[in-house]
This record gives sequence, structure tokens and C-alpha cells, in this order.
Amino acid sequence: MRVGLGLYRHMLTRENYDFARQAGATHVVVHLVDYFKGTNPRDNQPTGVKYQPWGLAGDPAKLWSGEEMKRLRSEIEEAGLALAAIENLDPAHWYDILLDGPERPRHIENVKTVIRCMGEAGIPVLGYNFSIAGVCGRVSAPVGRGRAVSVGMDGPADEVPIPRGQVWNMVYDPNALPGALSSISHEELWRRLTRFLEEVLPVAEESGVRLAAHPDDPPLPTMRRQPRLVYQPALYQRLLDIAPSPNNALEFCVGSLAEMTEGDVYAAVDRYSHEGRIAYVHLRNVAGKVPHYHETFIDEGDVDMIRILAILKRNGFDGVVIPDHTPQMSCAAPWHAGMAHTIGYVLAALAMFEAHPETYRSAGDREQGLGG
Ligand SMILES: [Mn+2]
Repeated sequence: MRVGLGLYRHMLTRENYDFARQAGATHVVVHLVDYFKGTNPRDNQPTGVKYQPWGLAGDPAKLWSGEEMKRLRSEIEEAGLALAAIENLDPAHWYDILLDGPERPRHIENVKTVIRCMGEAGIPVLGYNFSIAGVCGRVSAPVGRGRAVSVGMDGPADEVPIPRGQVWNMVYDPNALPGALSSISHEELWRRLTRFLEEVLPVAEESGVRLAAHPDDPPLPTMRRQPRLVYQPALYQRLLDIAPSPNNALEFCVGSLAEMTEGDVYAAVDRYSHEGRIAYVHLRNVAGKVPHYHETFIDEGDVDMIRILAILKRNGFDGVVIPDHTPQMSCAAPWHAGMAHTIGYVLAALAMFEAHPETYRSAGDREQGLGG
């Protein structure tokens, strides 16, 4: 098991690579989507308004290039780290795959090109979130330990429809006509995902890139009058069943799984790490389940994180674990402090496993065979 740090686009600097190493990470996961274009980049998470889009999507005519990826990889390696994954596609490059619109054939080519470039640059994992509404409907409030500002839900979300020109909580067409997206069914969303995987997975296999699906955050059956895909653990299995390929994998988000109203997060970790379907892990603790929950620091909340890490260790998981979001810590660098705190906790657990193997050897025994 390796420990990594996820970095947003505006954080891809030598200073942050050094920070990652100082905190004890050996790997980084990078976001190339700029969520904060036209917004205040000091905010690491959307705050306040529930349905404020993150920002303007990228340039639909300009894909991320192989040169850019190779340059990024060498910068990261020069800093003594490894580039483990790119997390998320830019809505500008694939919105009509999600929406089944007229640009879909071109957008399928876009994704294939991105995957081929990743293969050439030696970047092994592409995290994605097959979601129309995206991460939304949550509120920020000082409800964390020590009045830390944290995100969560305080009841069912208002079903505010998505304006045209937006998808996945970003604006891809600022000049879109007025009006809202029409609702589709869950089966239609699964049909779109299945077509996407059928077309793109062969290229991922040829390129040596694993596609890693993030579950819905927050995991509710619908959001903004659109269906969601993976809002219960059994739906993760449905996604894997579309194709048995090892390149059809998971960006396993412990926090999102723990927020789900059904299933068991330990059983899911055990099953998918045992089966080798986890490309990388988002580690986050939470208190409560949808639609009443909030994100917590790693060492509190409902999930026994030592047990999660012990199951991964026992199953020989050799991928990367990164901190997901954390509550903001009251200091000059709220995001960095939360990341360092989480990484320190994970490193302590891993050191304990090395020194005292009995602390992980029986982990997962209770989970074997339960399924996810
Ligand atoms: Mn996550």
C-alpha cells in the first residue's frame, strides 16, 4: 500500500510536491480540470450556496496533450514522487457522453485520445465520475470537531433542475439557451455508461490505463432531478459486472460508501481489494448517512479507519491511498493542515502493521464472503 496526496490543478507546483514528500507521501494524484476558473481559488471546496457551479469547464477545442502529461510526470519525479493517476475528465471534453448529445462521437474520440496520451506518458490510472449532477447539494458549516468547517447534508436535497449548458456542476456552455435539462431514467444512465465502457475500455486495455469509477457524492438515488449511478454498494458491483476487465476498476471512496444507506463499507473494501478491482482509495471519515451526515476528521466519525487499512493491508492492496476531503483546520493553510493530519494518521497505522503484524493478519475475517 502506498500513500499519496491528491492535488488540484492550481496546486501543481514544486512547493506542493515538496509538501507531499514532507508529509510522507510517495505518490500524487493530479486533477487537470480547473474547478476554480472564474472563482476564488483560495476556496478548496465549494462553500455556502448548494447549487453554485464550481466554475467554467476547460476549452472544448483543446485536449490535455501528451506533452503536458509527460512534462507533469517528469516534474513530479524530479521532486521525488510518482504520478499515480489523473482524477476526473473535463466536462468540456466529454459532456455529450454524459448527456448523449450530438457531440458524443467526437467526445468518445476525446476520451480515447486522453487515454492513449496517458499510456504514452506512463500514467496508469484515470479516475472518473459518471454523473450528470456531480458533487452538489451539500452545505458547509462549522459542525466539525473544534468548530471546523465541514461539508455535509442536513436533510433531503432540493431538486433544483440543472440549467442547460451545465453538467457535473460545471458550466461547459456559458451561452446556452435558457431552460433546464430534462430528466432521464436510471436505466438510461446505465445504458450511457455501458456504451461508454464498451467503446473506451479496449483503448484503456491497449494503453495500460485503468479506468477507475468514483461513486456518487453524495450517494442519493437522484440529484437535481437526474438519476445517480452508484449510490448503494451493490451498484458498484453492477458497474464492475459490465466488463470483467481489470481496466474496469474503482476509485474506491470510503467516505461515499460509508454515507450509503445500505451495505457495509468493510465488506466492500474486503471484497474489492481481494478481487484486485480497486485502482486507488479515497480515505475520508463521516458521521451519519445520507441525507443527514457530515464529513469528519480521519480519526473520528463512524468508520473504523484502522480496520479499513488493516483489511487493505491483509489483502495485499498495492495501490495508492490518498486523503479525500477533510474539514478545514483553523490556520493559515486549512487544506494542507487537514491533508498532513490525515497522512500522518495513515502512516502511523502502516507503521503499526509493520511492527505488529497480528494487528492486521485477521482483518477481513469477519468480512469474507459477505460481498459488497
Ligand atoms: Mn471521494
